[in-house]
Amino acid sequence: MARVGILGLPNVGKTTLFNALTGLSAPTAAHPFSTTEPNVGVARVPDDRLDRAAALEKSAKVVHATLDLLDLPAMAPGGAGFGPQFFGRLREMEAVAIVLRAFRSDAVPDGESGTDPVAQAETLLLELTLADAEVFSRRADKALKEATGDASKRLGAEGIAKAAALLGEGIPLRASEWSEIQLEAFRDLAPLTLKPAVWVINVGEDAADPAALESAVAAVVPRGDVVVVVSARLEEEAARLDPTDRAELYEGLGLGEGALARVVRATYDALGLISFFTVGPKESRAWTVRRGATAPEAAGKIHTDLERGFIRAEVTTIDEVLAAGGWDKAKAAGKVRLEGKEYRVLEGDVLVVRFSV
Ligand SMILES: Nc1nc2c(ncn2[C@@H]2O[C@H](COP(=O)(O)OP(=O)(O)O)[C@@H](O)[C@H]2O)c(=O)[nH]1
Ligand SMILES: [Mg+2]
Repeated sequence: MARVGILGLPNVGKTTLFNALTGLSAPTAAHPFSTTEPNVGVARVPDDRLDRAAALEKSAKVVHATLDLLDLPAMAPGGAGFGPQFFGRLREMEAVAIVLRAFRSDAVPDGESGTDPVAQAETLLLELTLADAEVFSRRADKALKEATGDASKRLGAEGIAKAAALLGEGIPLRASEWSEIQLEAFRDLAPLTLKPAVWVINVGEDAADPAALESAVAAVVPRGDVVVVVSARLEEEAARLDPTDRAELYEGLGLGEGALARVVRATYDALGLISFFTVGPKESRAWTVRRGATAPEAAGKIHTDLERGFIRAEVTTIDEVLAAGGWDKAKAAGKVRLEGKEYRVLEGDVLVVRFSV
């Protein structure tokens, strides 16, 4: 599944956020820099529609969608953190969650960028951009030399050269428009600045004006990037509570479903992923597909036989299932329709696949 790398300067709360998202207990510490292996875990994509549908169906099992998370060792500008090994690992990720520290604490030393999330965002964006610049400029000459004669190769190589020039000026790739041919040429360079990014401002417990922080960071990152304000420490504590106590805590603080749900959702959206559902007494489950996937492709997530032998899908939406009081009732009320091979699955669809192999 999709892998998301958590990165940021030392002591900004990356591991705290990781623990909150995964429910694990990786050690957090006020250390300057760590060379340990990344912490690896799984974050559930929260979806209360699934929980409610499962309750109606009396499902024996509920399976949420997940994201794989890697809590990468800290980055220290110009120092040990920004090595080729670090960037190599980051290139394997499908998305990045970048943690920015806004909390103040005498107990936790801060670095050069202190507790100013805007300064950290600028520093980190520049480091990622320069890392791409190095890779692209190294490739540009070679690509141009090799591309003689082949028109599409030529276009790709020119794209790499143009990208190298922009990156060298400190402009991240996702700030520009690129053609399919160019993106294809970029693919095996795995550019960091094309990865969807979610910026997570860690405010601690003392957020003065979260909305102001959010817009200040949004102003210095590429347009379209999502910025979320979170109190990682609070969320880590909340994650240890049972669901009822947690809901009460969030309600008391006016946090709604909690900031973690928003971080995971934002990442999931930024990756271009959607959920569809299967519901029933045995199991209710959220499945992940790319936006625009056809019904057979979605069926293939459930089982390869369902894709191979796909005939039709019975389709409704999770909201219809919830409104009717379950799948059977939705069907009896005429809310379920039949769709064929061309159908593109939508976020929130509920499917029953008819197949024959
Ligand atoms: N006061 C306060 N301390 C925090 C908060 N988030 C993290 N910390 C502390 O900061 C230190 C570093 O956190 P950690 O998650 O290990 O940071 P990392 O180096 O980015 O992984 C730990 O002692 C945390 O308990 C917060 O929101 N408020
Ligand atoms: Mg850490």
